[in-house]
Amino acid sequence: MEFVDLRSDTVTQPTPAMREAMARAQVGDDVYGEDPTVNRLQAMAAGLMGKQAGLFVPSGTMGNLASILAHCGRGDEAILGNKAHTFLFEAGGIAALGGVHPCQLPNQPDGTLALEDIRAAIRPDDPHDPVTRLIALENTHNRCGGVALTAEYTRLVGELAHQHGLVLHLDGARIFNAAAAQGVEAAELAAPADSVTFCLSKGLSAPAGSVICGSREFIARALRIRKQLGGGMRQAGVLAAAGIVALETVRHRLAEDHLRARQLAEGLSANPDLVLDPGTPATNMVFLSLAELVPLRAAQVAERLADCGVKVGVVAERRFRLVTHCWVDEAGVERAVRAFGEVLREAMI
Ligand code: TLP
Repeated sequence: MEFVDLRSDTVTQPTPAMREAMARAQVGDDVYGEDPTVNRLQAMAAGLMGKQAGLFVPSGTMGNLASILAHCGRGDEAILGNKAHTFLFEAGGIAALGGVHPCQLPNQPDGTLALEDIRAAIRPDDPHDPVTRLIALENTHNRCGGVALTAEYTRLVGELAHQHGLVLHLDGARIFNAAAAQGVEAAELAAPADSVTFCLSKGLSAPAGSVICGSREFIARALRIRKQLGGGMRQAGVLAAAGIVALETVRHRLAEDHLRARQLAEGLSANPDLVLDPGTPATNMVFLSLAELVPLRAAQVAERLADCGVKVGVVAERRFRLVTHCWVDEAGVERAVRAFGEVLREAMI
């Protein structure tokens, strides 16, 4: 059975153009800095982010980890949201591997951290305290519904960070979705940040990889940390080639995924057994819950949907996340809406 897979945009497979580019990629040993395709991708990524240099890493998780470890020493404190991917879903890597102390602030529903919360969290110079070193933001913000942070908000946080001698790291796993949703360049969203990580393997459809961007001096430190983490990948040009296709072409079609998410939300909102989050979708994610009277848990509904050929993400006892991407077309959206209808109608009998 061919599935409509809405669990994540990470399930996207390389496009035919990517597979061709991968097969033809010129490669070299990237640990010697000699892979021309990796070097091209890194330069292209740095240009798009408006930074001096880029570094190809295997995943978004390693991108955030290597960035934060390049900025912070052991015992330093990083301020981040309590719904940040780095805080929730990266296996505590910054603490486990870097000894970095996370200070979580409540994420507001729009994905921001309140400026007054950040200000209050910055530690004074007191030997009792860890040294505050970094603030991390996420754009788009995954667990806040895929909302996009504005350049203006990011600028305010950047200003606050720099006034206090801190650095700003941006988890821009889906920064091109944020840019498409707001009709701005990704570089504008990344400008206030000292470092930014973005993913090639989500909506951009490449099979693997992320790029860290920042100053040349920061990237040199991140390079050593990538090596420590075992992320030196040798003939990685085969992967970078797909990343180049992602940046040259797939990047320009993300607004279509946002449209598809709106169609999906519209279809599902007509179903009285489902409650959509207010404002969903902001980009390519639809968050919704089961209505009170539905006598099933989300996991049970997901199982039945899978029997109808539709895979969905379960994010809580009665809650789902549906993510659109280039492998979900209009027919796929209709199929998903129909499947929810059938499964829930049957459950309510
Ligand atoms: N997110 C995945 C899951 O881990 C939840 C998903 O399906 O959305 N930052 C953000 C904002 C992310 O959403 C993710 C992946 C990452 C970083 C990590 O990227 P990878 O999976 O490449 O390590």
